[in-house]
Amino acid sequence: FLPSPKTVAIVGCPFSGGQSKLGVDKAPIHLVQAGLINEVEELGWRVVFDGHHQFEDISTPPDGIQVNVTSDPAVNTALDASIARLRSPLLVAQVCESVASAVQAHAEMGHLPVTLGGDHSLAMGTISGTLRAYDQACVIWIDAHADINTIHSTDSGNIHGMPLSFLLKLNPPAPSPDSVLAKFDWVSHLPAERLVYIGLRDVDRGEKEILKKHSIKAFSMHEVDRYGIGKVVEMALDHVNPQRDRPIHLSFDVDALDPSVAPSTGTPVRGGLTFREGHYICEAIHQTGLLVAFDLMEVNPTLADAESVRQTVTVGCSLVRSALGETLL
Ligand code: EXY
Ligand code: MN
Ligand code: MN
Ligand code: MN
Repeated sequence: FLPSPKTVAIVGCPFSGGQSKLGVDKAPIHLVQAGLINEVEELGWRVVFDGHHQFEDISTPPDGIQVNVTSDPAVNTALDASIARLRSPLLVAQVCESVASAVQAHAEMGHLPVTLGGDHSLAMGTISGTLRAYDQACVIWIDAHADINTIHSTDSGNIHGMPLSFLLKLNPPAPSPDSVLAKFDWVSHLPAERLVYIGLRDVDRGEKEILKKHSIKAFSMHEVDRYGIGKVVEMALDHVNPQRDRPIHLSFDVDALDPSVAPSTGTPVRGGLTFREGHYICEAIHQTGLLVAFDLMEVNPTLADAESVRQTVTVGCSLVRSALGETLL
């Protein structure tokens, strides 16, 4: 089931609709302009890159649609109120569905999709694409945040804080086929025991309850401090991949890194992974030989000064290289 021949597919996703700050959609262009494709080729991969995905055709009409929460008198008003608080749900659902198809198609050709976000709502699409091609895949989610708010628990309504609630099917079923929620029915189901987090340090109260309720394994920065990153990665793999036989999807939110390492991101949180800890995770997952898909999310090249942007884009490229086999010696 492993990608062969050794081909990486770069899936550029200039999308920012899962949150409110402009600029995160500029990341894929910056990462490619920084030389990422050439760097990956120099590691011995064949790289296919069919241009950055164009979401303009999707983005204009649905973004402007006002969800009419009172159109169906039979539907539950609490559910309606929750849905009404979501930011651009129709746009996010459509974009992610197209990303799922792109990732799936590459995976089924034996390519290793490297998706460049864009905001982290895109992982609904990338992970669904991976699961369609590899139904036994597990997910290692590297982030300061848990990104598991449900439509009821979210305070912000930003869907980049929610992708895992859709993947784990924690949201209520759509009350009718024309409900906004039905637009997420295509999302693949990831069983909770096949998800593990590393790097958490900004988890909402409702998210903490969700993690407990579903016994979701998480290694926060506390565990990174306590055990060291080497042991944490081993324990994370033991949890989601005890036999070391499951394909691995690695979803890396650059805000998992400390803001001193990756300053140009929309929701920085101090106390994060060091440069080496971030790269170690990627190196160790590469060494399993089980990596089938990689996401690099939440680089925002319009936030902070030019030097911070350069630093963040550079670290993004080097995380990708580490995941694809770059070694120190
Ligand atoms: N938990 C907060 C929310 O739901 O809005 C913050 C989420 C930030 C998500 C970033 C991308 O990882
Ligand atoms: Mn493609
Ligand atoms: Mn995230
Ligand atoms: Mn995050």
